Amino acid sequence: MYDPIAIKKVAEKRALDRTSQMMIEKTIEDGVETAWDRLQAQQPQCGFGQLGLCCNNCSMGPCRIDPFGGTPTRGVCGATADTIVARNLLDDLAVGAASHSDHGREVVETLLHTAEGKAQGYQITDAAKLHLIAEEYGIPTEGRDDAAIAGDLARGMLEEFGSIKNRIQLVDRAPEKTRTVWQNLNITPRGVDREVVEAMHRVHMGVDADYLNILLHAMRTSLSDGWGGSMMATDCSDILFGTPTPVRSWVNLGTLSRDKVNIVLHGHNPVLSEMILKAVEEPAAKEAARAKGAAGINLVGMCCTGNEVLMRHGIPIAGTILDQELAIATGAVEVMVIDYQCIFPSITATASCYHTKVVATSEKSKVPGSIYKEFRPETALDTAREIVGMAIENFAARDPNRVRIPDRPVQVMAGFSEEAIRKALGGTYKPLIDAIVAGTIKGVVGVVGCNNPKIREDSGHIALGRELIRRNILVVETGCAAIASGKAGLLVPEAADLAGDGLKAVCKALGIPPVLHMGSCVDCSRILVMAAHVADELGVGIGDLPLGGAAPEWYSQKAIAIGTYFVSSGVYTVLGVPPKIFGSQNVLSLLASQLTGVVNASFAVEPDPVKAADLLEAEIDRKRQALGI
Ligand code: XCC
Ligand code: SF4
Repeated sequence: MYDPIAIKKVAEKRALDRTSQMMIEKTIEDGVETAWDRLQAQQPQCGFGQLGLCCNNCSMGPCRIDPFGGTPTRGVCGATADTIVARNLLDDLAVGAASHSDHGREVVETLLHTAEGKAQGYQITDAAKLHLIAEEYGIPTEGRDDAAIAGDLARGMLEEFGSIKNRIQLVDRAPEKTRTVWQNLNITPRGVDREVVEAMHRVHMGVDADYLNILLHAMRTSLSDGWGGSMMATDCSDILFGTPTPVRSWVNLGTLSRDKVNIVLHGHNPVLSEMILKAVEEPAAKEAARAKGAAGINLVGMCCTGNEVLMRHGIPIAGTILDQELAIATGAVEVMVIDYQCIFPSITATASCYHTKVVATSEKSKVPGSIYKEFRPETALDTAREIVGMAIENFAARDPNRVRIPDRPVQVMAGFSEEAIRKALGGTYKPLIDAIVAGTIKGVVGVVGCNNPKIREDSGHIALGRELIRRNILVVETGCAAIASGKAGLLVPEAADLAGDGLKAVCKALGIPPVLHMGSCVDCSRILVMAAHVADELGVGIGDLPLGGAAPEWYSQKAIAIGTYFVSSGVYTVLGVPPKIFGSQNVLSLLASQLTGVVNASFAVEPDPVKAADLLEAEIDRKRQALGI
């Protein structure tokens, strides 16, 4: 029926990781469709769309601009290529910023409900962090109980979304020099929701037509995410569930269990995943699983919510966005619980080929074919118990003849929050700064973002990560990039052997990996805070530091927001997948070069990981030279 060698070849082309390859083979054998098949079915993809030259904003359109300088040169309303490309970019970026920040809002609301005693199963775990942040907000802490402080902080943070103060408090964490750059450009974010709403206003027909003005607002909107919504998501998650510290665990599709009930947590918000974890750990749940003939319950994560529970509790992680369909294809998943973002609407079709149940939990993210169990703070633990019960119940429906779980998980060390990194260094960034000044470590690069079926899964992340550490550049990671590195064995202290001599020596001395897992995508805010601390110790701006960013395999609008707040904060960022801006020479040259004169950073597009490493190293050298080191 099928040719095993041909199938193997297809799988090898699609993914780098062996366990992912094995499951891709199984999807082909089982006749189960995946994102790679759907990408193929989409060929050729629209050339206007790829260049950003298609506008579908109003019903005089859709309009498109001739990319070769012919006609049409304007949409029906008169919009030019520059306007359309910039507007589309702002639109995408605002969607990404909204996703991060709305997730942040839900965590802050959970903190509020917890403070008011209305949230079932939640508690304040990191009171020290609560106090520190309360002080930033000018909230009195002396002699007050944590619930009262948390209530004030949550209300203060919720106010930031529709603020009338015209200023987001957490922006003050940025070094003064960086903040001055924003002030001079008039891009200091005023409120989290406000920037997104204004972005929506500006992309309406007949509003902002000036590409430069549109892009400046894109920068402001991105800052409201990075230094606003995402930072609040990270901070309040730490307050509620604990600030991560180094932890050992396992990664890849081999983390699924042959003899236990498998529950996969997929999505983004720890508000959900933490409660499922709690429910799984209850003795009654374990007993119920055993009564059904299972050896226990195996909880694994996927995508960023997986990163959240990996960072804080060492829960194993099954994979990245491209592994979601593959996990189901093992035939061993009883329940996949989802909240929102990066969830392929196709997983219910995949699940219908096996016994897997997909459980949707967010009122704003329903997927046809899933079972809906609304998750609310007041009844969180009860709902979590119900979902776990459903998984246990479903164990009997598993068909052992259709189960194939690949060997075997790879060890990782995760949990490198900003606080944990500082602690590993002895409480201050001085040792890191000394190593950078001495040249033992050349600089630091944040490798972040997604997988994209257009690129062999994980190959961009891994090639770039290896190349950077070889050149004595410390790598910090979040999101699917970090999961990819885990699968490839880069997240363990032993991986220091792959690093250049300087970085290797530092890692060995501290017992840390050369690639540090800093968390989920909203935790890119941890990278900002770390950069701010280092800049403050040196008395410079973030744009002066020998730092870089990269998103080798990004797909998501959220990645556009992250890349833009990196660049706006002064961090040069290389994209491995071209953004849809090549239809406008003006937009391209602004983002890829002119910005350097303004924020001392820009974007670059380079699909080749070795060349991307060259670019990042050159930028780090440029900044080292300017610092006189
Ligand atoms: Fe999604 Fe966050 Fe991208 Fe992975 S890295 S594909 S956004 S899960 Ni965040
Ligand atoms: Fe066409 Fe202008 Fe409407 Fe866009 S906004 S669809 S370019 S008429």
